[in-house]
Amino acid sequence: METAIHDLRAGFCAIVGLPNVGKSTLLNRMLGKKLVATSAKPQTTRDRILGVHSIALPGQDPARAQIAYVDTPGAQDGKGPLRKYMQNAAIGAANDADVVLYLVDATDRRGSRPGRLVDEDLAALGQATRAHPFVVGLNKVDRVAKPELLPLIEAWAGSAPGVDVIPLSAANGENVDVLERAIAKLLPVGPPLFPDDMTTDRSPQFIAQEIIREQLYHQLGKELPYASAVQVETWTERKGEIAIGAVIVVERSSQKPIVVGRAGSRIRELGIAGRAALTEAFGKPVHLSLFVKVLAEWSSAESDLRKLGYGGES
Ligand SMILES: Nc1nc2c(ncn2[C@@H]2O[C@H](COP(=O)(O)OP(=O)(O)OP(=O)(O)O)[C@@H](O)[C@H]2O)c(=O)[nH]1
Ligand SMILES: [Mg+2]
Repeated sequence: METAIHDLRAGFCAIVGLPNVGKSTLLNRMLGKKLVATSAKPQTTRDRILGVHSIALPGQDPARAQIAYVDTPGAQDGKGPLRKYMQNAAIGAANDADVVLYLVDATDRRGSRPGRLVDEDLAALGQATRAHPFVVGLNKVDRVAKPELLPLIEAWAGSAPGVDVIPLSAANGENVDVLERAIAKLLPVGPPLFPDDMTTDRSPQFIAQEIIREQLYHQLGKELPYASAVQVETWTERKGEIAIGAVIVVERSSQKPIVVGRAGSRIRELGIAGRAALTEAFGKPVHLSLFVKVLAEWSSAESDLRKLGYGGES
């Protein structure tokens, strides 16, 4: 049967893997803009986030694909309501997907062990991955010598019959188009799932929170980003500019002075960097006012988690 004129390859692709392998960097790269927070610290992503990307499939029928990527929190062991929420977000996304992209850090020794897919702490995610067609992406090849890469590709090629193993660099874009075509190949043919101009299901406010939260990972010490959340409280658009009022929520009163810094120096720096990143992301001038608030032990209280946006659909 010939494909209908409006048909294309369309479906959901969950991006899963260990923390810090570059899942969010890859999603931003594919969409060509900053949608989600990335950082050198593991467990940056807390929630599943949708990013829709349409690509051409030259010489194929259908000749177009609409891939609905779902970025997920890095798979990890851990306790407490926030960790649980993060784990469920990743497993849920993999379960709901048409295709799973299992992303591996090719510079990490753990990346050389496909067995990791079935390790105990990752068992549920491994199972969800294997229940679907999946593609393995070996990321960060910009930092791996070619001879070291070949055994890695071979090892992962053995993880399932016929599985595509694509070396790539989310940082410089190398091979990302090849990866996307390998994913598209596995999607069902049908009508588009989303309108052409839609890139995410998240509000601009949510994206702003992610962008501000990313600055916490960049500028605060080791522990504090994990004890923090960001909430946009006011949003005013006027004369082509956006004025944003946001609160940085911490867990303990002892954490507040650290975020504020000596004579307000830290929060000023956060504001400057946040404003620059927001201005770039939204393509118009942004004014940002930041405040710090203590919400005692928010990450262990289900009701506070929901208040901060971690809850609901996942
Ligand atoms: N050299 C290099 N670094 C990369 C590449 N992709 C991502 N990174 C870096 O790896 C770190 C982690 O990137 P993220 O995109 O936040 O990783 P993630 O998998 O989303 O992490 P979680 O959300 O914590 O699970 C950041 O410092 C990125 O700059 C790559 O292709 N090459
Ligand atoms: Mg991430």
